[in-house]
Amino acid sequence: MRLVLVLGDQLSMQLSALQKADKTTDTVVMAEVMGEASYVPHHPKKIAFTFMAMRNFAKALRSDGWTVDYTQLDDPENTGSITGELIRRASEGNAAGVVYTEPGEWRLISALADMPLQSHSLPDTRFIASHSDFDDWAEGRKQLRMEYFYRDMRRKTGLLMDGDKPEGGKWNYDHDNRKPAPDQVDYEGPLRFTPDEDVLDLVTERFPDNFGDLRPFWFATTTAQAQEQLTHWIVGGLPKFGDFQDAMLNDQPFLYHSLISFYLNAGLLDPLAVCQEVEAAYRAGHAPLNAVEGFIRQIIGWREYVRGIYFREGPDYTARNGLGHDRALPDVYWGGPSKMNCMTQSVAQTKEHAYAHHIQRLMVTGNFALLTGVDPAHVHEWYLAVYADAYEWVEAPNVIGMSQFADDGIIASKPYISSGNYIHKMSNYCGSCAYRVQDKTGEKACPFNLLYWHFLDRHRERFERNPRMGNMYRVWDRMDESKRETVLREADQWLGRLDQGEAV
Ligand code: FAD
Ligand code: DLZ
Ligand code: SF4
Repeated sequence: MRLVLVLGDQLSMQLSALQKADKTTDTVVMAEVMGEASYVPHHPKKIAFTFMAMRNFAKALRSDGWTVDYTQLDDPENTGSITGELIRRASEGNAAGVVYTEPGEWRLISALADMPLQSHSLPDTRFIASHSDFDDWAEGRKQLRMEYFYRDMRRKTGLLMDGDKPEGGKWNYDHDNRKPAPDQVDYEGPLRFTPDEDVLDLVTERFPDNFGDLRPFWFATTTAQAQEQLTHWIVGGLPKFGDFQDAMLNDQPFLYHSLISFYLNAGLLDPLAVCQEVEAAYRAGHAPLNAVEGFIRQIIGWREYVRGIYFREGPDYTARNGLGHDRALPDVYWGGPSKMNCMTQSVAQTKEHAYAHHIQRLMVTGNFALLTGVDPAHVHEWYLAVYADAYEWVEAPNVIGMSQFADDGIIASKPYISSGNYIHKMSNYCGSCAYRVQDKTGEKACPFNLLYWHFLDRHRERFERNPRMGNMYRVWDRMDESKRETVLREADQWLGRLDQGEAV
Protein backbone atom coordinates (compact mmCIF):
# COMPACT_ATOMS: atom_id res chain seq x y z
CA MET A 1 0.00 0.00 0.00
CA ARG A 2 1.18 3.49 -0.84
CA LEU A 3 -0.08 6.82 0.42
CA VAL A 4 -1.29 9.38 -2.13
CA LEU A 5 -1.10 12.96 -0.84
CA VAL A 6 -3.76 15.43 -2.03
CA LEU A 7 -3.15 18.99 -0.86
CA GLY A 8 -5.79 21.66 -0.36
CA ASP A 9 -5.00 23.25 -3.72
CA GLN A 10 -4.85 19.97 -5.64
CA LEU A 11 -8.54 19.09 -5.68
CA SER A 12 -8.75 17.57 -9.14
CA MET A 13 -9.64 14.02 -10.18
CA GLN A 14 -7.05 14.46 -12.95
CA LEU A 15 -4.27 15.13 -10.41
CA SER A 16 -1.11 13.32 -11.52
CA ALA A 17 -0.71 11.57 -8.14
CA LEU A 18 -4.24 10.13 -8.41
CA GLN A 19 -3.70 9.15 -12.02
CA LYS A 20 -0.57 7.19 -11.07
CA ALA A 21 -2.15 5.50 -8.03
CA ASP A 22 -4.33 2.44 -7.71
CA LYS A 23 -7.61 2.97 -5.87
CA THR A 24 -7.86 -0.72 -4.99
CA THR A 25 -4.61 -0.76 -3.01
CA ASP A 26 -3.49 2.82 -2.27
CA THR A 27 -4.84 5.25 0.35
CA VAL A 28 -5.37 8.96 -0.21
CA VAL A 29 -4.19 11.24 2.61
CA MET A 30 -5.79 14.66 3.07
CA ALA A 31 -5.21 16.79 6.15
CA GLU A 32 -6.39 20.09 7.56
CA VAL A 33 -3.30 21.21 9.49
CA MET A 34 -2.28 24.29 11.45
CA GLY A 35 1.04 24.40 9.58
CA GLU A 36 -0.73 25.19 6.30
CA ALA A 37 -3.49 27.24 7.89
CA SER A 38 -1.13 29.59 9.72
CA TYR A 39 2.19 30.05 7.86
CA VAL A 40 0.74 33.46 7.05
CA PRO A 41 -2.38 34.86 8.76
CA HIS A 42 -4.73 33.73 5.98
CA HIS A 43 -8.06 35.48 5.50
CA PRO A 44 -10.74 33.38 7.31
CA LYS A 45 -12.63 32.97 4.01
CA LYS A 46 -9.54 31.44 2.43
CA ILE A 47 -9.19 28.91 5.25
CA ALA A 48 -12.91 28.07 5.22
CA PHE A 49 -12.88 27.74 1.43
CA THR A 50 -9.92 25.36 1.57
CA PHE A 51 -11.41 23.15 4.28
CA MET A 52 -14.89 23.02 2.70
CA ALA A 53 -13.49 22.24 -0.73
CA MET A 54 -11.15 19.59 0.76
CA ARG A 55 -14.02 17.91 2.63
CA ASN A 56 -16.20 17.88 -0.48
CA PHE A 57 -13.37 16.49 -2.56
CA ALA A 58 -12.72 13.71 -0.03
CA LYS A 59 -16.42 12.78 -0.34
CA ALA A 60 -16.16 12.73 -4.12
CA LEU A 61 -13.07 10.51 -3.94
CA ARG A 62 -14.82 8.06 -1.63
CA SER A 63 -17.83 7.90 -3.96
CA ASP A 64 -15.37 7.15 -6.74
CA GLY A 65 -14.06 4.14 -4.82
CA TRP A 66 -10.97 5.58 -3.12
CA THR A 67 -10.00 4.98 0.48
CA VAL A 68 -9.32 8.38 2.07
CA ASP A 69 -7.62 9.01 5.40
CA TYR A 70 -8.90 12.50 6.14
CA THR A 71 -7.70 14.50 9.16
CA GLN A 72 -9.87 17.36 10.36
CA LEU A 73 -8.26 20.33 12.08
CA ASP A 74 -9.86 19.44 15.42
CA ASP A 75 -8.88 15.74 15.26
CA PRO A 76 -7.07 15.04 18.59
CA GLU A 77 -4.39 13.00 16.75
CA ASN A 78 -3.64 15.82 14.30
CA THR A 79 0.14 16.38 14.24
CA GLY A 80 -0.21 19.89 12.77
CA SER A 81 1.78 19.49 9.56
CA ILE A 82 1.46 17.75 6.20
CA THR A 83 4.66 15.77 6.70
CA GLY A 84 3.63 14.89 10.28
CA GLU A 85 0.33 13.53 8.98
CA LEU A 86 2.04 11.49 6.26
CA ILE A 87 4.48 9.98 8.76
CA ARG A 88 1.63 9.17 11.18
CA ARG A 89 -0.55 7.62 8.47
CA ALA A 90 2.40 5.69 7.02
CA SER A 91 3.21 4.07 10.35
CA GLU A 92 -0.47 3.31 11.10
CA GLY A 93 -1.02 1.66 7.72
CA ASN A 94 2.48 0.26 7.22
CA ALA A 95 2.75 2.11 3.93
CA ALA A 96 5.55 1.43 1.45
CA GLY A 97 5.90 5.09 0.48
CA VAL A 98 4.18 8.29 -0.61
CA VAL A 99 3.24 9.54 -4.07
CA TYR A 100 2.49 13.23 -4.46
CA THR A 101 2.06 15.95 -7.05
CA GLU A 102 4.57 18.77 -6.76
CA PRO A 103 3.20 21.50 -4.45
CA GLY A 104 2.97 25.15 -5.54
CA GLU A 105 5.32 26.53 -2.88
CA TRP A 106 9.05 25.90 -2.35
CA ARG A 107 8.42 25.77 1.42
CA LEU A 108 6.36 22.61 1.08
CA ILE A 109 8.45 21.15 -1.73
CA SER A 110 11.50 21.07 0.56
CA ALA A 111 9.53 19.82 3.58
CA LEU A 112 8.28 16.86 1.52
CA ALA A 113 11.70 16.18 0.02
CA ASP A 114 13.25 16.06 3.52
CA MET A 115 10.62 13.69 4.92
CA PRO A 116 11.99 10.39 6.29
CA LEU A 117 9.69 8.34 4.03
CA GLN A 118 10.24 6.89 0.60
CA SER A 119 8.49 9.36 -1.67
CA HIS A 120 7.90 10.06 -5.31
CA SER A 121 7.09 13.55 -6.63
CA LEU A 122 5.18 13.90 -9.91
CA PRO A 123 4.85 16.99 -12.12
CA ASP A 124 1.68 19.03 -11.76
CA THR A 125 0.01 18.41 -15.10
CA ARG A 126 -2.86 20.85 -14.45
CA PHE A 127 -0.74 23.47 -16.22
CA ILE A 128 -0.31 23.87 -19.95
CA ALA A 129 3.44 24.58 -19.82
CA SER A 130 5.65 22.16 -17.90
CA HIS A 131 8.80 23.46 -16.15
CA SER A 132 10.91 22.27 -19.06
CA ASP A 133 8.55 23.83 -21.63
CA PHE A 134 9.01 27.17 -19.86
CA ASP A 135 12.76 26.76 -19.49
CA ASP A 136 13.09 25.85 -23.18
CA TRP A 137 11.17 28.98 -24.10
CA ALA A 138 13.19 31.18 -21.72
CA GLU A 139 16.60 29.77 -22.68
CA GLY A 140 18.84 32.32 -24.36
CA ARG A 141 16.29 35.15 -24.26
CA LYS A 142 17.47 38.49 -22.96
CA GLN A 143 14.02 39.47 -21.81
CA LEU A 144 11.24 37.12 -20.80
CA ARG A 145 8.35 39.01 -22.39
CA MET A 146 4.96 37.48 -21.55
CA GLU A 147 3.54 38.45 -24.93
CA TYR A 148 5.87 36.09 -26.83
CA PHE A 149 5.34 33.26 -24.37
CA TYR A 150 1.59 33.76 -24.78
CA ARG A 151 1.81 33.43 -28.57
CA ASP A 152 3.54 30.09 -28.13
CA MET A 153 0.77 28.99 -25.77
CA ARG A 154 -1.84 29.98 -28.36
CA ARG A 155 -0.06 27.87 -30.97
CA LYS A 156 0.37 24.99 -28.54
CA THR A 157 -3.28 24.91 -27.41
CA GLY A 158 -4.82 25.94 -30.74
CA LEU A 159 -6.97 28.46 -28.84
CA LEU A 160 -8.23 31.36 -30.99
CA MET A 161 -6.17 30.23 -33.95
CA ASP A 162 -7.13 30.48 -37.57
CA GLY A 163 -4.75 27.93 -39.06
CA ASP A 164 -1.33 29.21 -38.05
CA LYS A 165 -2.60 32.81 -37.73
CA PRO A 166 -4.22 34.44 -34.73
CA GLU A 167 -8.00 34.75 -34.88
CA GLY A 168 -8.99 38.11 -36.38
CA GLY A 169 -5.42 38.81 -37.51
CA LYS A 170 -3.98 40.14 -34.24
CA TRP A 171 -2.58 38.34 -31.21
CA ASN A 172 -3.67 40.97 -28.71
CA TYR A 173 -6.79 43.14 -28.60
CA ASP A 174 -5.97 45.17 -25.50
CA HIS A 175 -6.21 48.29 -27.59
CA ASP A 176 -10.02 47.83 -27.51
CA ASN A 177 -10.09 47.08 -23.77
CA ARG A 178 -9.48 49.17 -20.66
CA LYS A 179 -12.35 51.60 -20.92
CA PRO A 180 -13.02 53.88 -17.94
CA ALA A 181 -15.56 52.84 -15.34
CA PRO A 182 -19.11 52.43 -16.65
CA ASP A 183 -22.01 54.34 -15.08
CA GLN A 184 -23.94 51.15 -14.48
CA VAL A 185 -22.97 47.49 -14.26
CA ASP A 186 -25.52 45.13 -15.80
CA TYR A 187 -24.01 41.87 -14.49
CA GLU A 188 -25.05 40.84 -11.00
CA GLY A 189 -21.72 39.34 -9.99
CA PRO A 190 -20.81 35.86 -8.76
CA LEU A 191 -23.25 33.16 -7.70
CA ARG A 192 -23.58 32.66 -3.95
CA PHE A 193 -23.54 29.15 -2.55
CA THR A 194 -24.60 27.78 0.84
CA PRO A 195 -21.62 27.09 3.12
CA ASP A 196 -20.85 24.22 5.48
CA GLU A 197 -21.70 25.72 8.86
CA ASP A 198 -19.46 23.24 10.76
CA VAL A 199 -16.43 24.60 8.93
CA LEU A 200 -17.50 28.19 9.55
CA ASP A 201 -17.80 27.43 13.29
CA LEU A 202 -14.38 25.75 13.31
CA VAL A 203 -12.71 28.69 11.56
CA THR A 204 -14.45 31.20 13.86
CA GLU A 205 -13.19 29.33 16.89
CA ARG A 206 -9.61 28.64 15.74
CA PHE A 207 -8.77 31.84 13.85
CA PRO A 208 -10.55 34.58 15.81
CA ASP A 209 -7.96 37.29 15.19
CA ASN A 210 -7.23 36.88 11.49
CA PHE A 211 -7.94 39.91 9.30
CA GLY A 212 -11.07 39.41 7.18
CA ASP A 213 -14.80 38.72 7.39
CA LEU A 214 -15.77 35.07 7.43
CA ARG A 215 -19.49 35.66 6.98
CA PRO A 216 -21.36 35.87 4.72
CA PHE A 217 -19.56 32.99 3.02
CA TRP A 218 -20.65 32.33 -0.55
CA PHE A 219 -17.77 30.71 -2.51
CA ALA A 220 -18.27 27.58 -4.60
CA THR A 221 -16.64 24.59 -2.90
CA THR A 222 -17.21 21.76 -5.39
CA THR A 223 -16.28 21.35 -9.04
CA ALA A 224 -19.96 21.37 -10.02
CA GLN A 225 -20.56 24.68 -8.23
CA ALA A 226 -17.40 26.23 -9.67
CA GLN A 227 -18.57 25.14 -13.11
CA GLU A 228 -21.95 26.77 -12.44
CA GLN A 229 -20.17 30.03 -11.59
CA LEU A 230 -18.12 29.81 -14.80
CA THR A 231 -21.22 29.30 -16.94
CA HIS A 232 -23.08 32.07 -15.11
CA TRP A 233 -20.21 34.48 -15.80
CA ILE A 234 -19.81 33.46 -19.46
CA VAL A 235 -23.47 34.34 -20.00
CA GLY A 236 -23.58 37.54 -17.94
CA GLY A 237 -20.05 38.90 -17.52
CA LEU A 238 -17.82 37.79 -20.39
CA PRO A 239 -19.28 40.00 -23.13
CA LYS A 240 -18.14 43.18 -21.34
CA PHE A 241 -15.14 41.68 -19.51
CA GLY A 242 -12.62 43.21 -21.91
CA ASP A 243 -14.17 46.66 -22.03
CA PHE A 244 -14.17 47.19 -18.27
CA GLN A 245 -11.34 44.92 -17.15
CA ASP A 246 -9.38 47.80 -15.61
CA ALA A 247 -12.30 49.85 -14.26
CA MET A 248 -12.98 50.43 -10.55
CA LEU A 249 -16.17 51.63 -8.88
CA ASN A 250 -17.08 52.48 -5.28
CA ASP A 251 -18.84 49.55 -3.60
CA GLN A 252 -18.74 47.43 -6.76
CA PRO A 253 -16.04 44.84 -6.09
CA PHE A 254 -16.78 42.44 -8.94
CA LEU A 255 -17.80 44.42 -12.07
CA TYR A 256 -17.43 42.01 -15.02
CA HIS A 257 -14.69 39.83 -13.51
CA SER A 258 -15.02 36.06 -13.54
CA LEU A 259 -14.22 35.30 -9.88
CA ILE A 260 -12.77 31.92 -10.82
CA SER A 261 -9.15 32.29 -9.70
CA PHE A 262 -9.95 30.57 -6.36
CA TYR A 263 -11.44 27.64 -8.21
CA LEU A 264 -8.72 27.35 -10.84
CA ASN A 265 -5.93 27.52 -8.29
CA ALA A 266 -7.54 25.00 -5.94
CA GLY A 267 -8.05 22.51 -8.78
CA LEU A 268 -11.85 22.75 -9.00
CA LEU A 269 -11.63 24.05 -12.57
CA ASP A 270 -9.22 23.08 -15.33
CA PRO A 271 -7.60 26.08 -17.08
CA LEU A 272 -7.60 24.62 -20.59
CA ALA A 273 -11.23 23.48 -20.34
CA VAL A 274 -12.21 26.95 -19.06
CA CYS A 275 -10.52 28.61 -22.04
CA GLN A 276 -12.14 26.19 -24.46
CA GLU A 277 -15.56 27.01 -23.05
CA VAL A 278 -14.85 30.72 -23.35
CA GLU A 279 -13.65 30.27 -26.93
CA ALA A 280 -16.85 28.35 -27.73
CA ALA A 281 -18.87 31.36 -26.50
CA TYR A 282 -16.97 33.52 -29.01
CA ARG A 283 -17.47 31.05 -31.86
CA ALA A 284 -21.19 30.95 -31.05
CA GLY A 285 -21.31 34.73 -31.41
CA HIS A 286 -22.07 35.31 -27.75
CA ALA A 287 -18.99 37.38 -26.82
CA PRO A 288 -16.68 39.70 -28.76
CA LEU A 289 -13.09 38.85 -29.63
CA ASN A 290 -11.55 41.59 -27.46
CA ALA A 291 -13.20 40.11 -24.34
CA VAL A 292 -12.44 36.50 -25.18
CA GLU A 293 -8.85 37.08 -26.26
CA GLY A 294 -8.20 39.25 -23.19
CA PHE A 295 -9.53 36.58 -20.87
CA ILE A 296 -7.72 33.67 -22.53
CA ARG A 297 -4.49 35.71 -22.41
CA GLN A 298 -4.82 36.08 -18.63
CA ILE A 299 -5.02 32.32 -18.24
CA ILE A 300 -2.76 30.72 -20.84
CA GLY A 301 -0.51 33.78 -20.89
CA TRP A 302 -0.10 35.46 -17.52
CA ARG A 303 -1.09 32.58 -15.26
CA GLU A 304 1.25 30.10 -16.95
CA TYR A 305 4.01 32.68 -17.35
CA VAL A 306 4.13 33.70 -13.66
CA ARG A 307 4.27 30.05 -12.65
CA GLY A 308 7.19 29.54 -15.04
CA ILE A 309 9.02 32.48 -13.46
CA TYR A 310 8.38 31.25 -9.89
CA PHE A 311 9.90 27.85 -10.53
CA ARG A 312 12.70 29.16 -12.71
CA GLU A 313 13.83 31.79 -10.20
CA GLY A 314 13.96 29.43 -7.21
CA PRO A 315 13.20 29.67 -3.48
CA ASP A 316 15.00 32.97 -2.80
CA TYR A 317 12.73 34.89 -5.19
CA THR A 318 10.45 36.04 -2.36
CA ALA A 319 13.41 37.65 -0.55
CA ARG A 320 14.38 39.93 -3.45
CA ASN A 321 14.45 43.62 -2.74
CA GLY A 322 16.12 45.22 -5.75
CA LEU A 323 15.08 48.75 -4.80
CA GLY A 324 16.20 48.41 -1.17
CA HIS A 325 12.79 49.32 0.26
CA ASP A 326 12.37 49.01 4.02
CA ARG A 327 9.22 50.81 5.20
CA ALA A 328 6.82 48.82 7.41
CA LEU A 329 3.45 47.95 5.87
CA PRO A 330 1.11 50.84 6.77
CA ASP A 331 -1.90 50.09 8.99
CA VAL A 332 -4.33 50.92 6.23
CA TYR A 333 -3.55 47.48 4.74
CA TRP A 334 -5.03 45.87 7.86
CA GLY A 335 -8.13 48.07 7.80
CA GLY A 336 -6.65 51.04 9.69
CA PRO A 337 -8.25 54.42 8.97
CA SER A 338 -7.09 56.42 5.95
CA LYS A 339 -8.30 59.47 4.08
CA MET A 340 -7.47 57.86 0.73
CA ASN A 341 -10.72 56.56 -0.68
CA CYS A 342 -9.09 54.29 -3.28
CA MET A 343 -7.11 52.53 -0.53
CA THR A 344 -10.01 52.19 1.90
CA GLN A 345 -12.29 50.87 -0.88
CA SER A 346 -9.75 48.29 -2.05
CA VAL A 347 -8.88 47.14 1.47
CA ALA A 348 -12.52 47.08 2.67
CA GLN A 349 -13.57 44.77 -0.14
CA THR A 350 -10.50 42.61 0.42
CA LYS A 351 -11.55 42.29 4.06
CA GLU A 352 -15.12 41.48 3.10
CA HIS A 353 -14.53 39.07 0.19
CA ALA A 354 -10.86 37.96 0.24
CA TYR A 355 -10.93 39.32 -3.31
CA ALA A 356 -9.86 42.37 -5.28
CA HIS A 357 -9.47 42.49 -9.02
CA HIS A 358 -6.21 42.90 -10.87
CA ILE A 359 -6.13 46.69 -11.17
CA GLN A 360 -6.96 47.25 -7.52
CA ARG A 361 -4.10 44.89 -6.59
CA LEU A 362 -1.68 46.44 -9.08
CA MET A 363 -2.54 50.11 -9.34
CA VAL A 364 -4.00 50.88 -5.91
CA THR A 365 -2.55 48.72 -3.09
CA GLY A 366 0.51 47.65 -5.10
CA ASN A 367 1.24 51.12 -6.48
CA PHE A 368 0.89 52.63 -3.01
CA ALA A 369 3.30 50.11 -1.42
CA LEU A 370 5.84 50.68 -4.21
CA LEU A 371 5.64 54.48 -4.12
CA THR A 372 5.91 54.59 -0.31
CA GLY A 373 8.81 52.10 -0.39
CA VAL A 374 7.40 49.25 1.71
CA ASP A 375 9.68 46.25 2.25
CA PRO A 376 8.55 43.86 -0.54
CA ALA A 377 8.70 40.87 1.82
CA HIS A 378 5.95 42.50 3.91
CA VAL A 379 3.94 43.29 0.81
CA HIS A 380 4.32 39.68 -0.34
CA GLU A 381 3.13 38.30 3.00
CA TRP A 382 0.10 40.57 2.97
CA TYR A 383 -1.01 39.49 -0.50
CA LEU A 384 -0.36 35.84 0.30
CA ALA A 385 -2.53 36.13 3.42
CA VAL A 386 -5.49 38.21 2.34
CA TYR A 387 -6.53 36.81 -1.05
CA ALA A 388 -8.38 33.51 -1.31
CA ASP A 389 -6.60 32.74 -4.60
CA ALA A 390 -3.09 33.30 -3.19
CA TYR A 391 -0.47 30.55 -3.32
CA GLU A 392 3.14 31.49 -3.67
CA TRP A 393 3.62 30.22 -7.25
CA VAL A 394 1.14 32.80 -8.53
CA GLU A 395 1.22 35.48 -5.84
CA ALA A 396 4.99 35.99 -5.54
CA PRO A 397 5.78 36.79 -9.20
CA ASN A 398 2.79 39.14 -9.30
CA VAL A 399 3.85 40.93 -6.12
CA ILE A 400 7.64 40.72 -5.98
CA GLY A 401 8.06 41.02 -9.74
CA MET A 402 5.16 42.74 -11.44
CA SER A 403 3.98 45.00 -8.64
CA GLN A 404 7.04 45.84 -6.53
CA PHE A 405 9.81 45.61 -9.16
CA ALA A 406 11.86 43.88 -6.47
CA ASP A 407 13.25 41.32 -8.95
CA ASP A 408 15.04 44.06 -10.92
CA GLY A 409 12.81 43.77 -13.94
CA ILE A 410 12.54 40.07 -14.74
CA ILE A 411 8.79 40.43 -15.21
CA ALA A 412 8.15 44.13 -15.73
CA SER A 413 10.26 46.28 -18.03
CA LYS A 414 9.46 49.31 -15.88
CA PRO A 415 7.82 49.76 -12.48
CA TYR A 416 4.00 49.92 -12.42
CA ILE A 417 3.69 53.34 -10.83
CA SER A 418 1.20 56.09 -11.43
CA SER A 419 0.04 59.38 -10.02
CA GLY A 420 -3.59 59.87 -8.97
CA ASN A 421 -4.51 60.62 -12.55
CA TYR A 422 -4.65 56.96 -13.59
CA ILE A 423 -6.93 56.03 -10.68
CA HIS A 424 -9.10 59.03 -11.46
CA LYS A 425 -9.40 58.01 -15.11
CA MET A 426 -10.31 54.38 -14.37
CA SER A 427 -12.58 54.80 -11.34
CA ASN A 428 -15.05 56.99 -9.49
CA TYR A 429 -13.00 56.79 -6.28
CA CYS A 430 -11.61 60.32 -6.40
CA GLY A 431 -15.04 61.96 -6.33
CA SER A 432 -15.59 60.77 -2.76
CA CYS A 433 -12.06 61.23 -1.44
CA ALA A 434 -10.81 63.69 1.18
CA TYR A 435 -7.90 64.47 -1.16
CA ARG A 436 -8.18 66.29 -4.46
CA VAL A 437 -6.75 64.40 -7.41
CA GLN A 438 -6.21 67.62 -9.39
CA ASP A 439 -4.00 69.10 -6.64
CA LYS A 440 -0.33 68.42 -7.22
CA THR A 441 0.82 70.12 -4.02
CA GLY A 442 -0.83 71.60 -0.95
CA GLU A 443 -2.80 70.30 1.98
CA LYS A 444 -5.32 68.40 -0.13
CA ALA A 445 -2.95 67.12 -2.81
CA CYS A 446 -3.57 63.48 -3.73
CA PRO A 447 -0.72 61.50 -2.06
CA PHE A 448 -0.16 59.54 -5.27
CA ASN A 449 0.72 62.83 -7.00
CA LEU A 450 3.41 63.64 -4.44
CA LEU A 451 4.72 60.12 -4.02
CA TYR A 452 5.02 59.46 -7.75
CA TRP A 453 7.67 62.15 -8.18
CA HIS A 454 9.28 61.27 -4.86
CA PHE A 455 9.76 57.71 -6.13
CA LEU A 456 11.22 58.82 -9.45
CA ASP A 457 13.52 61.29 -7.74
CA ARG A 458 14.89 58.87 -5.15
CA HIS A 459 15.41 56.10 -7.74
CA ARG A 460 16.80 58.38 -10.41
CA GLU A 461 20.04 56.48 -10.82
CA ARG A 462 18.21 53.20 -11.29
CA PHE A 463 15.60 54.35 -13.82
CA GLU A 464 16.83 57.45 -15.60
CA ARG A 465 18.25 55.48 -18.48
CA ASN A 466 15.27 53.15 -18.82
CA PRO A 467 14.00 53.93 -22.34
CA ARG A 468 10.39 53.65 -21.16
CA MET A 469 10.94 56.18 -18.36
CA GLY A 470 13.01 58.90 -19.97
CA ASN A 471 9.87 60.93 -20.69
CA MET A 472 8.86 61.00 -17.03
CA TYR A 473 12.27 62.34 -16.03
CA ARG A 474 12.08 64.96 -18.75
CA VAL A 475 8.71 66.17 -17.40
CA TRP A 476 10.15 66.26 -13.87
CA ASP A 477 13.25 68.11 -14.96
CA ARG A 478 11.23 70.71 -16.84
CA MET A 479 9.27 71.53 -13.70
CA ASP A 480 10.18 74.70 -11.89
CA GLU A 481 12.89 74.02 -9.29
CA SER A 482 10.86 75.49 -6.44
CA LYS A 483 7.88 73.33 -7.46
CA ARG A 484 10.08 70.25 -7.38
CA GLU A 485 11.34 71.18 -3.93
CA THR A 486 7.79 71.68 -2.69
CA VAL A 487 6.70 68.28 -4.06
CA LEU A 488 9.62 66.48 -2.41
CA ARG A 489 9.21 68.34 0.89
CA GLU A 490 5.47 67.67 1.04
CA ALA A 491 5.98 64.02 0.11
CA ASP A 492 8.54 63.66 2.92
CA GLN A 493 6.20 65.32 5.37
CA TRP A 494 3.32 63.10 4.28
CA LEU A 495 5.48 59.97 4.66
CA GLY A 496 6.55 61.19 8.10
CA ARG A 497 2.90 61.44 9.15
CA LEU A 498 2.26 57.97 7.72
CA ASP A 499 5.17 56.59 9.77
CA GLN A 500 3.78 58.23 12.91
CA GLY A 501 0.64 56.15 12.38
CA GLU A 502 -1.53 59.15 11.50
CA ALA A 503 -4.65 58.36 9.47
CA VAL A 504 -3.38 60.21 6.39
P1 FAD B 1 -10.37 37.83 -14.01
O1 FAD B 1 -10.08 39.26 -14.05
O2 FAD B 1 -11.73 37.40 -14.39
O3 FAD B 1 -9.25 37.09 -14.90
C1 FAD B 1 -9.40 35.73 -15.31
C2 FAD B 1 -8.36 34.82 -14.79
O4 FAD B 1 -7.09 35.14 -15.34
C3 FAD B 1 -8.15 34.81 -13.29
O5 FAD B 1 -9.10 34.01 -12.64
C4 FAD B 1 -6.73 34.28 -13.16
O6 FAD B 1 -6.73 32.89 -13.09
C5 FAD B 1 -6.06 34.71 -14.44
N1 FAD B 1 -5.16 35.85 -14.23
C6 FAD B 1 -5.39 37.14 -14.54
N2 FAD B 1 -4.29 37.89 -14.29
C7 FAD B 1 -3.37 37.05 -13.79
C8 FAD B 1 -2.04 37.23 -13.33
N3 FAD B 1 -1.43 38.42 -13.34
N4 FAD B 1 -1.40 36.16 -12.83
C9 FAD B 1 -1.98 34.95 -12.81
N5 FAD B 1 -3.25 34.72 -13.25
C10 FAD B 1 -3.92 35.76 -13.73
N6 FAD B 1 -3.87 35.88 -9.03
C11 FAD B 1 -4.02 34.75 -8.35
O7 FAD B 1 -4.65 33.81 -8.84
N7 FAD B 1 -3.45 34.61 -7.10
C12 FAD B 1 -2.76 35.60 -6.51
O8 FAD B 1 -2.28 35.45 -5.40
C13 FAD B 1 -2.61 36.83 -7.22
N8 FAD B 1 -1.92 37.87 -6.67
C14 FAD B 1 -1.80 39.03 -7.37
C15 FAD B 1 -1.07 40.08 -6.80
C16 FAD B 1 -0.88 41.26 -7.50
C17 FAD B 1 -0.07 42.38 -6.91
C18 FAD B 1 -1.45 41.40 -8.79
C19 FAD B 1 -1.24 42.65 -9.56
C20 FAD B 1 -2.18 40.37 -9.35
C21 FAD B 1 -2.36 39.18 -8.66
N9 FAD B 1 -3.09 38.11 -9.21
C22 FAD B 1 -3.21 36.93 -8.51
C23 FAD B 1 -3.65 38.19 -10.56
C24 FAD B 1 -5.10 38.71 -10.63
O9 FAD B 1 -5.24 39.87 -9.87
C25 FAD B 1 -6.10 37.66 -10.15
O10 FAD B 1 -5.86 36.44 -10.81
C26 FAD B 1 -7.51 38.09 -10.48
O11 FAD B 1 -7.78 39.32 -9.89
C27 FAD B 1 -8.48 37.03 -9.99
O12 FAD B 1 -9.81 37.46 -10.15
P2 FAD B 1 -10.77 36.89 -11.27
O13 FAD B 1 -10.84 35.42 -11.18
O14 FAD B 1 -12.06 37.63 -11.16
O15 FAD B 1 -9.98 37.28 -12.56
C1 DLZ C 1 -4.08 27.32 1.90
C2 DLZ C 1 -4.22 26.05 2.66
C3 DLZ C 1 -4.77 26.07 3.94
C4 DLZ C 1 -5.31 27.30 4.55
N1 DLZ C 1 -4.87 24.94 4.66
C5 DLZ C 1 -4.48 23.76 4.13
C6 DLZ C 1 -4.56 22.55 4.87
O1 DLZ C 1 -4.94 22.53 6.03
N2 DLZ C 1 -4.17 21.41 4.26
C7 DLZ C 1 -3.70 21.39 2.99
O2 DLZ C 1 -3.41 20.30 2.47
N3 DLZ C 1 -3.57 22.52 2.28
C8 DLZ C 1 -3.95 23.69 2.82
N4 DLZ C 1 -3.81 24.84 2.11
C9 DLZ C 1 -3.18 24.78 0.78
C10 DLZ C 1 -1.65 24.61 0.93
O3 DLZ C 1 -1.12 25.65 1.74
C11 DLZ C 1 -1.00 24.55 -0.46
O4 DLZ C 1 -1.13 23.26 -0.93
C12 DLZ C 1 0.47 24.88 -0.44
O5 DLZ C 1 0.66 26.19 -0.04
C13 DLZ C 1 1.12 24.67 -1.80
O6 DLZ C 1 0.56 25.49 -2.78
FE1 SF4 D 1 -6.92 57.85 -4.37
FE2 SF4 D 1 -5.85 60.27 -4.80
FE3 SF4 D 1 -8.16 59.62 -5.94
FE4 SF4 D 1 -8.04 59.99 -3.31
S1 SF4 D 1 -7.67 61.51 -4.88
S2 SF4 D 1 -9.10 58.33 -4.38
S3 SF4 D 1 -6.01 59.19 -2.84
S4 SF4 D 1 -6.19 58.66 -6.32
